[in-house]
Amino acid sequence: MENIFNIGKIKYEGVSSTNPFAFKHYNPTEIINGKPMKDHLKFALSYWHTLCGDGTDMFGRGTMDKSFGGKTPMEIYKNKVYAAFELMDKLDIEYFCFHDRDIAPEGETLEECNKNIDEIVALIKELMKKYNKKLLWGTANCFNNPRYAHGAGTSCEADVFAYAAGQIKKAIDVTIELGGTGYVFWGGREGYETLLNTNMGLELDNMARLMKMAVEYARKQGFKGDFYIEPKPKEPTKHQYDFDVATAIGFLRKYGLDKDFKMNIEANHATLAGHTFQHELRVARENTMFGSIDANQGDLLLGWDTDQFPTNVYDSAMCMYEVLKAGGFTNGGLNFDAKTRRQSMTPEDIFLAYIAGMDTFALGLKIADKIIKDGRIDEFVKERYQSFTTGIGLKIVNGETSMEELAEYAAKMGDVTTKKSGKQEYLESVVNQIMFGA
Ligand code: XUL
Ligand code: CO
Repeated sequence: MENIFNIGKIKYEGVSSTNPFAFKHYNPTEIINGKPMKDHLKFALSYWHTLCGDGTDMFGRGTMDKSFGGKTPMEIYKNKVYAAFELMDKLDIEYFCFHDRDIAPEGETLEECNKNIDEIVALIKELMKKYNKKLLWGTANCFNNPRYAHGAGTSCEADVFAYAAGQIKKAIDVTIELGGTGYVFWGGREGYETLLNTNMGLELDNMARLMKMAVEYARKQGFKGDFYIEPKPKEPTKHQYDFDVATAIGFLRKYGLDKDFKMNIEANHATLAGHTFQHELRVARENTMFGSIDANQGDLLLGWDTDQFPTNVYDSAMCMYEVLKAGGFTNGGLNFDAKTRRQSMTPEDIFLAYIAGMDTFALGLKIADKIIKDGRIDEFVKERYQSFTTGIGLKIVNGETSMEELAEYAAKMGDVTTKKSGKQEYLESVVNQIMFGA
């Protein structure tokens, strides 16, 4: 199956282009700070939104046909594979990410599910070779099936826990088989609706047990990539255990999982947790837990996960600033966990949405690189903490002082005030100047 989409390859035409089917900023081979753009950004296509999402919402049926001309379930899922690779090829996207249930129809039994997966994986493998595409990460959908109503790793039923383990084992096998460099845990239903029925201690211990077994199994199979937790505070459950990056790091450290796991940070999840996207990236970076990104954006007027394609350049610039400061992606990348709006129902909209998202991040990368090269922000921050580089400040940082010595030091000083300005407005104007020349 070829040319499902009647659109040619998307090319870079530069900022003056008004061709909707062209990149204005994403120029894959352009060198930014010694590295091609494509390696800085490592774009990935999300299989679930792109090949499966049909615009269904709580009030209405789907508005998009994602059967790609297929009639039987297997035919539909095979056509999804062809469509996925055609999209990646035409949009110049090197990576993809999937859940087990995105790629193959669910069977009656685990065995049947796995058989379907194997058949599709053979085709995916063939097309990965043909188009030179890579798997960024794989995951298991342990939240859709009604059996996961109480959670998967945090279910109150041991049989459900066991079933989830079986499903995750297969998802790990497939991730390894396809050369994936990451495996994601997003705890869709790993949380609670009411504490009145919840043994939180057991649920958290069990979630850690499942992750530990998953790591042990994958490492035994030779998996060298990263495991990721993808924090999200709520939705579908009222409270999810992986609330935000700080909470997830605390969990990983408590259970000794922090060496194998990093964070997969999603913009819309950050804002649902009451944080900025940049905040979550910073917390991960400061804890050497930065791993991968689910790029999208929410609507600040809505309290749920809208998974919109990212078009906010300020956010993408601040995101890429954190990515550059973290030393860039290693095993991770930038997965567009985003869907076209229910009203954007044509196949062209998929192209336009990816072009918008990719250009937004390419522009963000260029701005972030400029902010760092400009140096005013970094210099300001450095100067702000100057007092910790000499004298008593240096002693504090080096752990060479005590409460007694500090009290004695303080007693000698009389009143202590600070006249140092934080200069927030000035710094915001520096960013504006770099972005808009204003
Ligand atoms: C849901 C979400 C998931 C994960 C993978 O909010 O972000 O699609 O990215 O399970
Ligand atoms: Co996500």
